[in-house]
Amino acid sequence: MTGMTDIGTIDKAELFIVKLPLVSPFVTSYGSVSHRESLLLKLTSGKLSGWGECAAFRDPDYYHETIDTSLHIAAGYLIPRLLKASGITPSTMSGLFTGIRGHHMPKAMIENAVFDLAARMAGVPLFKLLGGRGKRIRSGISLGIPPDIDTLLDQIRSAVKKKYHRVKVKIKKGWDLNIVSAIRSDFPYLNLVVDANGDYTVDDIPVMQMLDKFDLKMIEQPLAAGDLLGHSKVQEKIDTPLGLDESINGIHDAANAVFLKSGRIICIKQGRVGGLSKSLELMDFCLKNDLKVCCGGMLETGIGRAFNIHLQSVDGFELPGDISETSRYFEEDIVMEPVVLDQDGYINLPGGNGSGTQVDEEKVERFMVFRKILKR
Ligand code: OSB
Ligand code: MG
Repeated sequence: MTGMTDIGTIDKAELFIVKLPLVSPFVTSYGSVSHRESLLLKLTSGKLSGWGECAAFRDPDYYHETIDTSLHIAAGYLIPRLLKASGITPSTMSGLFTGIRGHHMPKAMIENAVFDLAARMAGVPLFKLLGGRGKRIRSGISLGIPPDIDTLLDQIRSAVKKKYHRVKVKIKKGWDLNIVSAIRSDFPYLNLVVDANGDYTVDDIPVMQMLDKFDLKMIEQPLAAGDLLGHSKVQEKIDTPLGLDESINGIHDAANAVFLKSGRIICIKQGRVGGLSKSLELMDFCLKNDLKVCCGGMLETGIGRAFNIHLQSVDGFELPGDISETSRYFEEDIVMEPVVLDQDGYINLPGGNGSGTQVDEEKVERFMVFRKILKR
C-alpha cells in the first residue's frame, strides 16, 4: 500500500478561507451560525492536486480549536514540515507531526489532502485506501433549534419524505421533553436521536430519565465534554445509549469512556480526532470494546463532506450518522456535484479517483475571504 500511495514531495500548499451562507441559521444549545466559514487546503505535486477541509469553526463554542488556531498551526508548523518532506504517504503523516501537540483539526485537513492526492496519483477512489468496499452509505440529518415546534415538525416531515435514515434534533434545557413528546406523537417509529452539546449536568438525571421513555436511539453529549464521569452516572440510570461527541478526541478518551461506562456510542468526527487514519484506529478500538460508532459531520462544504462519506463507507460504521444532502445547508457549494439522497435515502460514493469531488475553483475565489500560498 505504501508504495502505491507514495506522492513524493509537495510543490505548493495553498490555504483558503471561504465563507458560505447557510440556507438558514444553525442553532444549538451553545449558539447560532448563519455562515459556514471553512479553512481549505490545496496541495499540488507535479500536475495533480489534492484538497482538504478543516473541521474548525470561526468561534471556539462547539470545540476549542478554531479557524485561526488551525491556520496558525498549519501555516506556521505543519505545512513547513510537509513541504520539506519527501516520500510522503498518508501513513507518514502522524510521524511528520510528532512533537506538535493537539491541533487535530489542521492535522486532519492536511492528512485528508494527502490522502486525496495519493489516491488520485494511484488512480483509485479514496475508499480503497481506507479499506472500504465503496458501498452506498446511510444518511442522517441534524436539525437545529427552530423558532417553534411546528417548524421542527415540518422539517422532520420533509426529512421523512426524503427517506433520511436518522433524524437528530438539537435539544437544550427547557427545549427537550416538550419537543421529544411532540415528535413522538407525530412520528412514533422515527429513528430519532437528540444532541444536547453539553447543556446538562448530573443534576439533570431526572430529565434524562424522562427522555428515556421516548425510544430515542441515542442521547448525544448531554453533559460537558470533559465530564466522562458524569456521563457514566447518567448512563447507569437510563437505558437509552449515550453518545459521546465532543468528549472524544482519540483512543485515550474512548478507553476512559469504556472503563467508566460513560456511553455506548462514539460519534467519530474525523477532523476532531486527527484524520482518517486516526478515525479508523478509533473505530477498531471502539468495536473491540463493544462501543458502536457513527460518523459525525461539521457542516462541511462538499470537500469535507466527501471525506466523511468515504469514511462512513468502511465496514464498522453501521449506524447512520450526520451525513446529509448538500442542500440541507447550502444553496451554493464549492464543488461541482452536490451530495443527494437516492430513492431509498442512501448516499452514493462520489465517482472518480481520490475523494471524487471536483472543486469549483471559481466558486472558491468568489467565496474566499483569505488566501496564503506556501512553496517548497
Ligand atoms: O454536535 O454534532 C454536533 C454541527 C456543528 C457542530 C456540532 C454538531 C453539528 C451537527 C451537524 O450536529 C452535523 C452536520 O450535519 O454536519
Ligand atoms: Mg454532537
